[in-house]
Amino acid sequence: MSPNPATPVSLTRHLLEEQRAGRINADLRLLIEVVARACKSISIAVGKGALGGVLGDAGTAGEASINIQGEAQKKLDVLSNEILMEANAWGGHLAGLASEEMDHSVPISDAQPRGNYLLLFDPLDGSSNIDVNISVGTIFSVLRCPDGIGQPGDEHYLQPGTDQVAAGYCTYGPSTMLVLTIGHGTHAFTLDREIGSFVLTQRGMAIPEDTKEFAVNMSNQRFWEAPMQAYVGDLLAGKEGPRGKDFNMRWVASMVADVHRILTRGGIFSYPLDSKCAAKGGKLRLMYEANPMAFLVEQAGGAASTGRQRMLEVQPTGLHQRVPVFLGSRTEVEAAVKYHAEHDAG
Ligand code: AHM
Ligand code: MG
Repeated sequence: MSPNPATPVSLTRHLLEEQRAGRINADLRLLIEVVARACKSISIAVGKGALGGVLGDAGTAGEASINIQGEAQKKLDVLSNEILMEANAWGGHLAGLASEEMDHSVPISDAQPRGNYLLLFDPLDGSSNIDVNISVGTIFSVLRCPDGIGQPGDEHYLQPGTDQVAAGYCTYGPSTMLVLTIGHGTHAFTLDREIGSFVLTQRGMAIPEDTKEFAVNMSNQRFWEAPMQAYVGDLLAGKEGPRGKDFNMRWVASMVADVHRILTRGGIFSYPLDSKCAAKGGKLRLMYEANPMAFLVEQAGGAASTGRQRMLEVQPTGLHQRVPVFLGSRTEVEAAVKYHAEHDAG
């Protein structure tokens, strides 16, 4: 008996089919299933909102809990991190984990079965939106543990984005969606809350090559570098300017939500270098945010750059390294890169 083509394809079935097609092994398939299960738990916690007592800042007695990034943690940041850590500690597919919320990576202990993969994640991206009921998300990236390394340290995670074997995000919005790539296209799954399973709802997402929509935090305009000022200036000039068309703007301030919109209908997302974040290298994190999103976007036919280099080719120097980010519709990312190249060439 062959499966009815009209039957919805669950994430489990999709991954099994990928395994049978030789595109993924059983360990990576099960690892992704564990991450997806953790995302379901986070989705439930996010969905409860004030009723679950999960809103507001983490920490006690008026003292905020500060993470390695120097940012105040929300209760849901901490909870989401715990859910992902707990779910992945005993699966046997990982050699170690690293999180945006933790100072250092954590190797899987000797007492547990250990696998060959490294998992990196931003447990709850867009935390500033938690308390105002706007979409937030989880972003993750999977790397191979270098051969012969039993107890990986931070240095073993410093691999360029081209080495990622899987990446994805889960967006907790009006519906909960998991968007995933294992290097063979980018596919979207919607959580069917009644049956508790992710169902394939878009196979092979394709970002339109051209766009008339950009996403950037305009309040930082005066702090940007000259090429970014020039690029956005020309977007704002619209039909009468050198770009010859009017642009629309969107900024959710949850990267997951902004990138999801761009994967769905095109656009360019940018968090450029500005004088406030220049000393840190940028605002967004290479390993937890930029690289997984760049992998998903490239697999959907888009492009991702720092403005001066293809994102996936950046050689990381630190686990929590930050980078400027431009990603989305190919032609528009190339346009932004050209402004930087022309500026740098004087
Ligand atoms: P977070 O991981 O602490 O939530 O920070 C990352 C978020 C991104 O989701 C979003 O694109 C950006 O920070 C918003 O920054 P801003 O508030 O400066 O607009
Ligand atoms: Mg984040």
